[in-house]
Amino acid sequence: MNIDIIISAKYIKDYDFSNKIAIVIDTLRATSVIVTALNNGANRIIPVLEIEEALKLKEQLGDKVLLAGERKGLKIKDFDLSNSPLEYRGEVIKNKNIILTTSNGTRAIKGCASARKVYIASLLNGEAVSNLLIKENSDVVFVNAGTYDEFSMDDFITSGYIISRIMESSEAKLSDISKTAMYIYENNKDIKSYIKDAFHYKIMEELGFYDDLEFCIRKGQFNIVPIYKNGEIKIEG
Ligand code: 3SL
Ligand code: MG
Repeated sequence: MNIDIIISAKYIKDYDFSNKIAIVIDTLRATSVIVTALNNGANRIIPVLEIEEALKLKEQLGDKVLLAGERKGLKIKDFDLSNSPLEYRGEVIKNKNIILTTSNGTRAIKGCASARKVYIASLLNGEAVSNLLIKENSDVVFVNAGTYDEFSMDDFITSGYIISRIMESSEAKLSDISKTAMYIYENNKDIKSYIKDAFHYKIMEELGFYDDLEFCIRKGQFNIVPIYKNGEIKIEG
């Protein structure tokens, strides 16, 4: 197994995904939302790039559909849910189809469509993701969504956490960037201390989203791995 990392969505278009598994990470907050929603009983999540596209799709799909996402971190006008994982409680989203559009995360997911498989990861399901990757023993690229095309510390340390777990019981070959992510995680296991000065963490704080931050940095909470296939995200298996 070879393991590599793409450090922001900006570099996806130039990457050769052939025969690789892509693991998309947007710890703050899109992939944390997706993992939470599916864990709490959502039927499927359909990522889309634009607000207009989301509104049109809702008209086509009709019942049991919720519109969700953010722009500049805030809920979109006329949408049902924002991009806060705390809103995705069972009583709100159980058996619902969720159309999701976010600034970076959904773009990163859709950009990886040519990969052999596309899994969705966050700190919340990092353990489950590492277990599955060890089992599959295939070449892997961690796709860090980043923030508006820039590198994001939160996505990078999440990659490092999952890689560190993989290396506990596998002999995977790491690229230099993957080794760097692993070293950073292993020297900063308290995620909050490491990401508290990150650009996006500060933005979340300025918006008052303290509870979201506390939630998204929890490791190994949910034992599921979402997969993006045929335009939608469901639980794998
Ligand atoms: O960029 C994204 O996809 C979002 O997760 C950003 S935010 O955390 O909702 O601001
Ligand atoms: Mg992010």
